[in-house]
Parts: sequence; structure tokens; C-alpha cells
Amino acid sequence: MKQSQMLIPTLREVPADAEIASHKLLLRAGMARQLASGIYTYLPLSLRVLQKIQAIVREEMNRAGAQEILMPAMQPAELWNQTGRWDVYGPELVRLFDRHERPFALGPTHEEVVTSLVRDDVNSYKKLPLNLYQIQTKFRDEVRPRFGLIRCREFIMKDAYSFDINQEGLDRNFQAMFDAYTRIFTRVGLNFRAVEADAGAIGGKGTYEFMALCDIGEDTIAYSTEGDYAANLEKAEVVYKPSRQPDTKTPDLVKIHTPGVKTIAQLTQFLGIEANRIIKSLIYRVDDKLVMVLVRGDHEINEIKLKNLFDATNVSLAKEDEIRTLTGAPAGFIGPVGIDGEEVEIIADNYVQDVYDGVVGANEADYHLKHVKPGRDFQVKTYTDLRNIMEGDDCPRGGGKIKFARGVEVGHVFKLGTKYSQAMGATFLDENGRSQPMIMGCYGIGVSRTLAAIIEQNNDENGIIWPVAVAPFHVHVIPVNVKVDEQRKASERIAETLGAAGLEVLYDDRPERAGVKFKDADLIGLPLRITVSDKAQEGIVEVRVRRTGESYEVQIDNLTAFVKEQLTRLDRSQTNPSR
Ligand code: 9G3
Repeated sequence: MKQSQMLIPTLREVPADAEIASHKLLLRAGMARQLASGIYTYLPLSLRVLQKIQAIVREEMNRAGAQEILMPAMQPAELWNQTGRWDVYGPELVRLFDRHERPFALGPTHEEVVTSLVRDDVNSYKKLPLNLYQIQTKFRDEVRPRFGLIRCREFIMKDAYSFDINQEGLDRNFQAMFDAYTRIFTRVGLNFRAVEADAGAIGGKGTYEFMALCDIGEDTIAYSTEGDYAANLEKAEVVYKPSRQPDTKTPDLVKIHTPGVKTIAQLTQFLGIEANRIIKSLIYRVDDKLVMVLVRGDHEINEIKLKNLFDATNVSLAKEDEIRTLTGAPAGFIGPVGIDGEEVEIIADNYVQDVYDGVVGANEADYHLKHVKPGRDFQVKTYTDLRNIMEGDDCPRGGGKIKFARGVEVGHVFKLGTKYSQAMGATFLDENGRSQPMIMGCYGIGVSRTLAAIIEQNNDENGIIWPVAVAPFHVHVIPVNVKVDEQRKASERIAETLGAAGLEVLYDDRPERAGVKFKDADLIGLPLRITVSDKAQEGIVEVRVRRTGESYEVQIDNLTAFVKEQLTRLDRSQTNPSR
């Protein structure tokens, strides 16, 4: 392909709102342009990469027994009313009216559509299992689109849906999808972890997020220094080991004046004690009731665990006036001592029970209590795992210590069970002729987000460094001076020969200065760059490896073999990035 004829509008500078590497580079390398907030045009180079990612996705989905379909983006509201989700989702669901004033949604996901399809056309156990997938544009009117293609309002997703007659079938499909995702993200060259995640509103047991490790990721992953354990911080369970109690008797409670000392940090400073001697008390509104939650001063409450404990829809910190009404004191001075467990449930993280000679708010402004002993001075209805795991904690599964990493979710696999099939009447007749709801799973990959994550993980100060498997082209052929006939002719011959050998070649035939062309080549980031200079007269060109900076002088007669060998070597190193 001649670069002078391709739309690759490279930029030196980018708008200030492009904060992260992939967003900057997509704009600078002439790969994408924003049409509106969170809405992008993919330019030719991006499309070539997307098509390679999608080819890998299709190969692995088909290998796992899934069948490709393509569902509409326009979804009738009544489908969403059958599952009750029309009213669950707010402004994030893009809604419109057709010419007959009928309400529609632009699909953010396709559980309703695919379940109605299967309900209407599949009704015998003989027709199951079934796994249908599509690669299609999704619409979600995010309140704050950001980070380029990482968080868009219109994006490309591969979404798959499996239908089985029983749990074993779902487990098989789930495992097949899990393995397919592992192969997909390995083949595209991503450094990723499959992490246990919280099922959230979807419900159902067993859900994993595939996280591309990168510092701009919004999710925190807790992983073990040994073994394979990894979990989203929301989900990571904390193993509780009772600590031996010092056998000294805890003195009686004493109220102390702590004027304006509200936070844990101020309290440790004021009293000269460790944060693990303080019991933090928080009042939460859990659906329609108030709950007092206790965690040790050096720990953080995990609101997802709190929500799951009550199987609640909403969990939020109580308002200042609710706190005062309930405890008689402002936040920062509240505590469990003297609170009537009948009026407000008191629950605590496991590690609270080992706090000895502790400190809590006195339920009076500017006062705390010291020498507090759980079980003696206050009762707790439930001790359970309510805190965030922390770096250095023991891994809850097997050995090792917990470390944190940040990640971007590029895949998500769910066991749905009968949530949608029940609601929409997607049933099948089992071998006894009895009607049963199908058991479902759903599986998503953010295809356009994967493109951004690959750039996020593969770049340096000069630009993108494409993994071979998804590079827009394999080789960049650049004459130092295209006005010198011998260089131009040699370049054209080389582009022709490599093309004929099945390689994808971008030939920079632009009448630009060499420096400009080399800068653009580094920006665009193809795996290999072939520089054609006057040395071509001696039958020699320079081959430069973008990832490593290595450069080789190569006989033109040996160029095809050398290029293929380099690409193979690079590809092998990239599909198993350092774990
Ligand atoms: C909505 C809107 C946003 C949404 C959803 C519905 C996320 C919604 C969860 C899923 C679950 C899986 C199949 C592919 C993999 C993910 N955001 N989810 O259901 F109406 Cl506005 O999409 N779906």
C-alpha cells in the first residue's frame, strides 16, 4: 500500500483532553478522530487492526462451538419491559421513537433480543446446547466518556449467549468461553489476568473479568504473588485469622475529650495509638433500613460485600442528619457503645473482634471512648468479611501474598442461569416432555477497547509498538529520498516482492524529508522498518525492529526470508508477554 494514498493524518500535538497514551496515540498516529464526546471514527489503520482482532475472536469463538449471527441495534421497548429492565436503566440507555411513535432502545447489550429469538425458534432439548455470538456496535450513553476508545458511548463488542438444558451444560459452555478468551487475549498480545468478579445486578454465580493490566485501568485487581489467584478488589475475599488476645484485662471504659478530632489519622495522632486500635463506625442506608457497620481503623469498608450480605439493591452512606438522629452525634464521633441493637443492626468486619483496648466514638460531639472491648462494651449481630483486601494480606486461596495491579476490563463472562429465560418464557421440553427454562450464560469482549488496551500496553515515547498478530501492516518500506530514482525503484521492487510473499507492506512514497518519515514510522509503530538508502546500489538495506531498536544490514536478495524470520521471532515473544 502506498502511504501517499492512505488517509493517515498524523499529528505532532494532540488536544489537552487526551490524557492517556492510547488516546493520544490514536489521534497522533492518524488512527481515530472524535465525532462527538465518546463517539469516534476509526480511520484505515484502526480498521485493519480491528479486523485482525475480530478475525482472532471469530476463530476462537467458532472453535468453541459458537455460531455467529448479527442482531439489530434497534430494540423494541416491549422486550425490555418483559424483563423489567426498561425502567431499571436510566439515561445510559439510548432511547428513541420510530415514525409510529413506538419506543425503541439502541442496544447496549442483547440479552432480551437473543432470548426472544431462541424462545421463538427453539423448544426442544434436542436443539440445545446453543451458543450464539455477534460482533456489533453497542450504545451506552456514559455519563463521562473518557480515555479515547477505553470508555465510549458507541463501541464494538463481541457478545455471546449460551443456552443449555442444565447447569452442567452451562458449566461446559462457560469453561469453553473462558478458555477461548484466554486464547484470544494471548494471541492479540495482551498482558491480562482473568479475575474473579462480582456478579452485580446480573446475579448468578461465577463471573470472571478479563483484565488488561495497565496503570490507567479503573479497576483494582488483587492477585497473589504465588499461583493463579486474582480477583477484582470488589470481590476479593479476605481470609480471617483470629489473632491471639493479650491476656491483660482491659480496663473499664473511659470517656475522653477529643475536640475536633474526627478522622482516623487525627485520632491516631491525638492519642498516639496505631489505627488498628480504633474501630471505625459507619452508618449505611441499606435499601430502606439503617445499619451500623464497624471496621478496624486501618481497613476500608467494601460496599459491594455489604450490598451482597443483605442482597440489597441500594447501599449508601447515611446523611448527616440521619447519623445525628440515630446516635446523637455528628459523623466522626459515633460508635457502637450504647446503641440499641434492636433499633439499628450493628454488623462488623471479622477483624473488629480482635481489637483490644480499643477506641470508638462516644456518640457525643468532641468525645471518644477508650479501653473498649468488643463483646463486653457492645454487641455485634454479625461478624463477617466486610473489608477491602489489602496488599500484603495472605492470599485467600493457597499461598502467597496479595499485591495490587490496575486493569482495564476487556472481557467478561457470566453465568446467567434462568434470569432472562424465566422472565421471557424461553423454555424447552425435556426428554420427559416437561417444560423447563433454558440455562443461560453471556460472554462479552470489548473489541474496540481491546485495540486501545493493546496500544496502552505497547508504546514508547516515540509511538505505538504493534504486536505482530494485530499490526496494521507487517513492514514499513521507506526510501531515504524518494526523489533519487535508484532508491525509489529499489523500494518499489522490495514492496512488490514482499507483498508477493504474502507480507503486508506500507510503502512510504511521500516526498517528505527522511526525518519526518522516520518519526511517522515510529508513531505508526509497524513491527519492522526497511530503510532504502544509496546502499541499495550495493544490494543492501537496513531492517530495524521497532520493539527492540535492533537494526540489521540485509542483502536485498535475502530480505523476504529475513523479514519472515524476524516476524516469527517477534510474534512468538509477544503472544506470551511477561506474565
Ligand atoms: C443497559 C445499559 C448498560 C448496561 C447494561 C444494560 C452493562 C447491561 C451488563 C451486560 C452483561 C453482559 C452480554 C455481553 C457481556 C456483558 N451495561 N450491562 O446489561 F441497558 Cl444502558 O451487558 N451482556
